Parts: sequence; C-alpha cells; structure tokens
Amino acid sequence: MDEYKNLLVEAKDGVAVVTLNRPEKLNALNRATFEELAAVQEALSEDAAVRAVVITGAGEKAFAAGADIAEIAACDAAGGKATALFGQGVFARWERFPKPVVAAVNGFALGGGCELAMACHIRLASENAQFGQPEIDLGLTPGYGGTQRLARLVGRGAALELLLTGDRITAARARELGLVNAVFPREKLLEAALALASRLAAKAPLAAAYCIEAVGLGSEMPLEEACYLEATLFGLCCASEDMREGTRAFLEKRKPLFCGR
Ligand code: CO8
Repeated sequence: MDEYKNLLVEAKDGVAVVTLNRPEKLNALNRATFEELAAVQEALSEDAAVRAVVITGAGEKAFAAGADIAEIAACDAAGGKATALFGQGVFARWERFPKPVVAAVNGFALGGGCELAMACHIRLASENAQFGQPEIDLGLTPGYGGTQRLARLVGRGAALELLLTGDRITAARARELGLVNAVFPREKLLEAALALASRLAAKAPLAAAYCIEAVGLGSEMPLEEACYLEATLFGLCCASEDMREGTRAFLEKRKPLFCGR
C-alpha cells in the first residue's frame, strides 16, 4: 500500500481498512486528508484483491470531528463553494464505490465526519459514538452532502431537528433513527466491522457493485425507470461467470467461489 500522511491503509484477506489518522485533532478532515481519501479510493478501486473497505478513525475519541474548522475559517464565498464541491466529490465517490464500504464509527462523527459516515454503504457504531451536524453553531450549513444524505436516511423531520439544533445524539438514538445499522461495545467494534466486511468480500463482486449502483442511482429515479435499471443490471449479472458459479453451486449443494467476472 502507498504511504499516506493522514491515513493508515492496510489490506488483508480481501478487506482494506482505511483509518483517518489525525487523532490529536480528533481526525478533523483537512484538505490534505481529503486529497489522500481521493487517492486511496483510486488505488483501492483498481486493486482486484480488495473486495470490501472499512473506514474508521484513529484514537479513542473520534471517527472524525468534522471538517477542519481552522481551514474553513479562512474561506471566502468562492473558496467555501470550491471546498464544499471538492469534498462532496470525494464523498460521492465513496457512495458510488463499487465495493462495499463499511463505516466503523468509533467516537465523534460530527459535521464532515457524520457526512463521511453517511456516504458509506453500511454504518456500525461503538456505544460511545456520537453523531451530529453542529455546523449551525459555527454559522454554517453542512457542505459535504449532510443536508441531503441525512434527510434521506432519517427523514426530513429528524434531519431538520439535528440540523437546526446542532445537537449531538448517542449511537443508540442514531440506531433508532436508522442512521446506523448496528451498535457494538467499543472494544468489539472493529472486530464486528472486519467480520462484516469479510462476509461482504466473499460475495459476488459484480452483483455487489450492481446492488450499490441500483440503490444509489435508482433511489433518485422514478420507480419505473429504477426498476428498468435493475432489470438491466440483472441481465448483466446473467452474463457473468459468477452467476454460473452461484447457481451451479446451489444446485450442487456446495459453497460458491466467486471470481468477480
Ligand atoms: N476542526 C479542527 N480541529 C478540531 C476539530 C475540527 N472539526 N474538532 C476538534 N479539533 C481539535 C481541537 O481544536 C483540539 O485541538 P488542540 O488540542 O490543538 O486545541 C483537539 O482537536 C481536541 O479537541 P477538543 O480539545 O475540543 O476535545 P474535546 O473532547 O474537549 O471536545 C468535541 C470534543 C466536542 C468534538 C469538540 O472538539 C468539538 O466541538 N469539535 C468541533 C465539532 C464541529 O463543530 N464539527 C463540525 C465542523 S464544520 C464541518 O464539518 C462542515 C463540513 C462542511 C464543510 C464544507 C466545506 C467548506
């Protein structure tokens, strides 16, 4: 794996773990970290040995406590918009990443940190995790997709409550709202995320990529067009070696071994 300054990246048995690594700043997402996240996306998407990704934060306290406020403080209108668009692009590429991405939220996921978690496909949290969009207390709106993904995940009422109060919520409340998929004791979180990612890594890679595409694109389309997209992707699966292997393995009463073709 390449060397990064603000990230730790390790890959083993089909699963890459990307750790945001500025614990002294609660893993606040500065420009350099975004640039490295963009670089790691490219590297991991091209690496056929990697079939699932876990994103987590270094240290005891934070997944990511937001965008780097020191950098934002210096933004003018044009710079703020450009910075937001750049970050949105990086998060949109995680959302569209063709391999499952699991967020292991191990502490504060605030502002840009919550937005990064929401761009991942599945969110697991530790019991001590806290979520929130506190931008309002900085005189800001979220800028990395938070107003949109939050409302889509938890509904408009709960999203506006979080956006307008800036309040932090517990992992248990985030679970109730559907913002996270499951909650684990802190010491079990990474193990649980790795176990889930390993299971996902063993699934048929093309079918996984098409599920991500169908949900990501389809949920923004009229139902009829989205179902048409689904049928097209289903047809593509039917042309794959993995479909032959999966159906044959079922009929032969054995486990399938998928190759991603
Ligand atoms: N940016 C920069 N530095 C930060 C951030 C941050 N978001 N969060 C924490 N830090 C730093 C602190 O300044 C401190 O540094 P130092 O030791 O050098 O003073 C260090 O991390 C430790 O933080 P604290 O001492 O504050 O730790 P506490 O345990 O006392 O408090 C909190 C933890 C409650 C999480 C607190 O740090 C906090 O409130 N952080 C800010 C949370 C926040 O407001 N996040 C939203 C940021 S804005 C955002 O994400 C907008 C995204 C869209 C941008 C669009 C592009 C322009």
